[in-house]
Amino acid sequence: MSTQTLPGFDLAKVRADFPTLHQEVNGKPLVYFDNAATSQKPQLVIDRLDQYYARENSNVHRGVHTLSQQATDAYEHTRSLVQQMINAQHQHEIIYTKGTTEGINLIAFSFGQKYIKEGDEIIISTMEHHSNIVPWQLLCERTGAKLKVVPIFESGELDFEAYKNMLSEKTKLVSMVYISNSLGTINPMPEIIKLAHERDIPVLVDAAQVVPHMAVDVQELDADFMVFSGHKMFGPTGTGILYGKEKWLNDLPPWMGGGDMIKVVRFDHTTYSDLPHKFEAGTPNIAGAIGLGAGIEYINSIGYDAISAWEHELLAYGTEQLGTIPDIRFVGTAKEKASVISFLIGDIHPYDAGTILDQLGIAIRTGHHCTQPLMHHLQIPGTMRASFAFYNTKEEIDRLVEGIHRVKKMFG
Ligand code: C6P
Repeated sequence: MSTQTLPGFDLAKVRADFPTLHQEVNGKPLVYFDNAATSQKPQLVIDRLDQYYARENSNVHRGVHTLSQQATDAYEHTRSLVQQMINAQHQHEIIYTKGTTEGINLIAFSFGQKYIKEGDEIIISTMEHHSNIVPWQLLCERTGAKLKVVPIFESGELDFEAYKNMLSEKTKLVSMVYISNSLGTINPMPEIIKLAHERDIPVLVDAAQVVPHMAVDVQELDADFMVFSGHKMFGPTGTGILYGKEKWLNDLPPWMGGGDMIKVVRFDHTTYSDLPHKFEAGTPNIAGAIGLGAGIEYINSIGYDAISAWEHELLAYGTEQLGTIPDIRFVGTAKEKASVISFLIGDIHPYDAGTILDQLGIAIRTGHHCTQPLMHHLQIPGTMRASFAFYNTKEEIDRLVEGIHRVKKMFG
């Protein structure tokens, strides 16, 4: 077990909370470095799901009976935890989704329907995930609007001057990733938003890779919309959050129709619920939302300061140790980086390396990481990507380095 190097952070205790970490894969103790894809779940979250299904299972916002009221209270409690976590002004600014992807699609549909027409422009960047590209392409196809893509430098940093010059009276929305899942780049989001707001342009922040790792204050950031996924922040799969400023969410039309999002339904006219329910049609992922609440409480029990500090250590150690491997090429060397290391080793195909590492019990992600346009821009087929969470250790990084030496012997 790793000796912890930070005061107030007990790594051994933290690791004990995650049952998945304590198993062998292919006969070797698991090293889980695929946290950007999804995080592992603490026992507390697993137990909370179990408790809900074993004793509390009921639909929300519908019944006067006790179980339904308990389920509703627990479901809404998570909303208040999310509100506190991101410092939203109102609880009804928190909309449940099934993930980052759904949040972006919701805004592309609703905002698009109300505000986007032929000739308008939407700005994204070269390092976007497919979920922050394709919904806008679909919108552009529907409306005749244009997608503008901010270029990046060799280091994986955003060309801020180019962004500045791209903003115009045609720009109706900026939708940008805060932390790149493929490069680890932390974009200067406060400045991105400030510049857009000088022209009254709203900004959607893709915070999928932010919320598991560092504190975000939506009011300080002045984000108009922010989206993220619960499963990357120690909660269940199929959960996510769309934050939107009250004025926007009140203004935009609903995107899905059905139960729970209505006030009065008549065949000739229907009125919609107030926020947040206007955007939550149908029976939601109740267990997921309640489990997500347990995940947030877990994050709170450790604290973002400790999480960010330890992950920073892992990033520095990982970069240094991997840097000792001959022929390594880091993909993404921004000054401001999160705990994601993408790399290539000589001519070895990432898929081959990933397969050998898996045999050694080491889980990394290989490929394009759902950022094909970025890979195309970099003229590479993909990368090997090690993404760390606060429960990872320096010893695990040593095992990755040893593993890569094995891969080099086999393919080099
Ligand atoms: N990135 C990765 O391995 P969903 O699938 O909706 O939970 O999240 C989509 C998404 C959106 N934006 C960013 C920046 C992301 O990193 C992701 C998910 C995972 O990098 C799976 S492709």
